[in-house]
This record gives sequence, structure tokens and C-alpha cells, in this order.
Amino acid sequence: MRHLSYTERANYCLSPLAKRLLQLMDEKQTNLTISADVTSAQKLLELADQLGPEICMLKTHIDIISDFTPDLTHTLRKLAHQHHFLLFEDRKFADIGNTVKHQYEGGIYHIVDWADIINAHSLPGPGIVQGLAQVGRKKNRGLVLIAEMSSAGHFMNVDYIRSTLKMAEHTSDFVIGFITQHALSADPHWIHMTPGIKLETGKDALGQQYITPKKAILEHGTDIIIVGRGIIAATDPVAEARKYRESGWNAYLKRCEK
Ligand code: S5P
Repeated sequence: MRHLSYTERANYCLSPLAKRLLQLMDEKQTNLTISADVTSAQKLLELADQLGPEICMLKTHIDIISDFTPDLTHTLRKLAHQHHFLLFEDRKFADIGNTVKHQYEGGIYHIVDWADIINAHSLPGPGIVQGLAQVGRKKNRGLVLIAEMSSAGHFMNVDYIRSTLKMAEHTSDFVIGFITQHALSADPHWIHMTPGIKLETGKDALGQQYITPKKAILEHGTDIIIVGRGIIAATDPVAEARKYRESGWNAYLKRCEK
């Protein structure tokens, strides 16, 4: 069977946000997400502005910013609108439903007010999805469940991954897909996002493991490449982002031909 394009797959989505993301990728011709893991607000905004035209999503770790003010997330939203990308806060929620509701909505960061997408571990069971959905659904947000990590020695075995997919299946109007190294399902509405990406395979000193964009998309069947240091630590992040963008996009085009 021919692989469907992102736009064709958008028709199968119950979540309006998943639909938007799939359409945006084809319109903009990019399946690249930048992981903007920097600690200063100014640096984050610079990256968002410079790399905005190249990406479908900007992934943040808002709690590593040392000079956070609400102005940062207002400006990020403006840049997301201007350059046509979505904001993904990599919060990795991992608690009971009632606690994650507060963490998502309140505190200093008010994540639900600015992040289109958040992620969570499936480990606590379905309550975590229900809690986040109570906050995020009314704002048309989307949740990505972490099924399989990129780090060496993680405990996410085949049963865990399978159970994560099963848990998501009950809430596909809010859960839009997975953080994973391999596609989990052929259902066209699920969006599979892969971190641990570099143009050359390898690892870092703390257990991170890298595969190439081509391997993730063509061999492992995933949809979005998430790249951090491969781009942001380069001397010319824009030129480097274009290389990743091209590599990820060509792999997708090739997959569509199959
Ligand atoms: O399994 C995972 C899941 C995530 S979200 N492995 C990861 O590395 N991540 C995140 O992706 C991680 O928190 C970091 O923000 C980014 C990878 O960064 P890089 O510099 O190694 O590309």
C-alpha cells in the first residue's frame, strides 16, 4: 500500500490540532522540530526568529530559562504566528491527574496558555491523560505520549510501548501522537515524533543516542525529527537547520513514493 502524505492523513484526525500540524508540514515542506534547549530568554527568542521559517514546531524546556518572564511566552507566540510553527513544551508530565492539571494550567509558566503541544509519560496510567485533557481540550491543545525514549538503558520495553498506544487509543481527540524511536501503529492519524537525531549516528556523554533523519523516517517510519544540539551548537544554526530540514523532507518524500 502507498504511504499517505501528511495532508491525506490529516483527514483521519479527530484532533483539530493534529490536523493542523500535518497540513502545516506539507504546506511549509518541513518535518523538522527544533529543540531550543537554551537557558536565556533572548537566546530562545533569537533561535525562534532565525529558525522559524525552517521548522514545523519549536520545542522548549521553559523551566531551564534562568530569566523567565511571561513576556517571553507572549513573544514566542507572536513569532510562532509570524513564522507559522507550533509550540511544544517538553514538560514530560508524570504525576496523577489532579497534580498535572495544576502543573499544566498554573504555577509560573501557565503552560496551557501558550504551548500548543505538551508531552507526558504514560507510566501513571490513564488518569494523567484525563487530567491534562480537562485543561487542554477546551483550548484545542494536543498531548504527545512518551512511548520510547532515545536514552541508553531506558525501561520502556515492548509491553510498555504497547500499553502506551492502547492508552492513547481511548483519547485520540486529545492525544495526537507519540515520542518514539519507531512508528507504533499504521493508523494514519497518529503523529510519531523522534528525538535523538543527528546527521551522524553516535551518542553523548550522558546516555543520549543519535540516529539519522533518514533512519528515523524511512527505516523506523516516524514523521517528525526533533533536533537540539545538532543545530543549536553549530556555528551557523540556520545553515545547519536547512541541512536537517532537507534530509528529513527528502526521506518523507521517498517514503511517500513507496
Ligand atoms: O526520548 C527522548 C525524549 C525527548 S523529548 N529523548 C530526548 O532527547 N528528548 C528531548 O529531545 C530532550 O529532552 C532534548 O530536549 C532533546 C534532544 O536534544 P539533543 O540536543 O540531544 O538533540
